Amino acid sequence: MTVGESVRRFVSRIEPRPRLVDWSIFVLVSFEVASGLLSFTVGTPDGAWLFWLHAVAGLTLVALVGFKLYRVRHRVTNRHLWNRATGVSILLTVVTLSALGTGIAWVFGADADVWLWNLLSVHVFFGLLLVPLTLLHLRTHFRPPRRADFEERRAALQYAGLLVGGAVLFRAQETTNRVLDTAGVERRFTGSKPVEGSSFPVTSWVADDPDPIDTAAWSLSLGGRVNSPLELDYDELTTDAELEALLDCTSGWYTVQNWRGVRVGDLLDAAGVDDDARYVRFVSVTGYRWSLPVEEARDALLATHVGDNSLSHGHGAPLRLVAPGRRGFQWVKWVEGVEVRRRGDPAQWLVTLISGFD
Ligand SMILES: Nc1nc2c(c(=O)[nH]1)N[C@H]1C(S)=C(S)[C@@H](COP(=O)(O)O)O[C@H]1N2
Ligand SMILES: [Mo]
Repeated sequence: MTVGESVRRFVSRIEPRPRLVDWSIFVLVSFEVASGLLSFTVGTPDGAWLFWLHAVAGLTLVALVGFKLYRVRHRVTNRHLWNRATGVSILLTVVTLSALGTGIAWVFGADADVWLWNLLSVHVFFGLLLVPLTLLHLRTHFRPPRRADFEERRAALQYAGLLVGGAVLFRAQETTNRVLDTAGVERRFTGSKPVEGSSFPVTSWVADDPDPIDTAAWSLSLGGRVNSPLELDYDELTTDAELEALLDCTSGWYTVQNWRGVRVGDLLDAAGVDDDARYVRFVSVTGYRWSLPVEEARDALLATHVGDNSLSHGHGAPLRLVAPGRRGFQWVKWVEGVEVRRRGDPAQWLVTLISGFD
C-alpha cells in the first residue's frame, strides 16, 4: 500500500458523511461567531467556559474543514470544474483558514500589526467576514440535511472523537504554552495579554474621539429616577475613593491599575434613588454610553485619577467609569451624565458602535 492509499483509507474511516461534515461546519461556524461575539461581554472567570468552548469548537472545525478540503480538492485544482460559485468557495476557504489560523496563532502567543490592528482583531475581522460568505456559499450549495446522515451510530462516535480530540488538543496547547513560556506572557482566560506598568494603551472605539474637555466648563449631571437631581462641578466631587481594577479590552490586552475618584454609590445616595430604579446609565460627551444594574453600579467608580496622576485626555478626563469585572468597552470615558433608570438600554449596543460619527 502506498502512503497516499493509507492516508485515504485512514481519512475514510474517521470521516463523517459529506453532508454531515458540511452541516457540522455550518453549525460550528455559527457557534463560533455567536460565542465569539458573546465572549466580548465576559469579564469574570465564571464565564471562562465560553472561551473554552470557542477554542474547542475551533479546533474541531480544523478537522472538519480538513475533511471537506480533502473531499473537494479536485474541484479546485481542476479548472474544468470551476463555475460561478467557485470564487466564493475559494474565498470562503481562505477566510475560514485565516480565522482559524489567527485564532490559534494568538493563543500560542503570536502577534502582528496589520495596519492599526493586532492579531486578535484580525481574527475577529475574519470571523465576522465568514457570515456573509457562508450565506453566499449556502445560496448555491444548499442541500437540506438528511435524517439518515445523522442517525448513524458511527457518526455519533466520530463526533465524540472529534470533540474529544479538540479538547485534548486545547489542553495540549495550554501545556505547550506553559512549557515553552511563549512570549513570556500570561494570558487571561479572555485571551488578553498583560500590559505592565503605569502607562497603557488609549483605546477608543471607531470614531469616538472628542476634543480635550475644559474641566472648568464641564459639569456632571445626575438625574432620572432620583429624589433630587444633581449638577456637580469638578471641584464639587469628593474624589477620595480608591479601587484597584483590571481593565480588559476586547482587542486583547489588560492592565491592573489603581484608580481614584467618586464611588458611584455615594453619588446615588446624595441624590436619593427611587425604589423602582434598576439601572444606572453612564453617558459620555460623545453620546457613547453604558448601563449597569444599580447594585453593581454602586460599587463602580467614576475616576478622576489613575495611579498617581489625574486622568489624561485619552483615558477619559475629567471623569471615566471604572467597572470592575466588565470588559473595557463598558468603561465609558469622558462621562458627563449619570442617569438612574427603570429599564436597561438595548440600544447601547448600537450606540457604542456608531457614536462619534456625525
Ligand atoms: N466614550 C468612550 N468611552 C470608551 C471608549 C470609547 O471609544 N468612547 N472605548 C472603550 C474601550 S473599547 C476601552 S478598552 C476602554 C479603554 O480605556 P483607555 O483608553 O483608558 O485604555 O475605554 C472604553 N471607553
Ligand atoms: Mo476595548
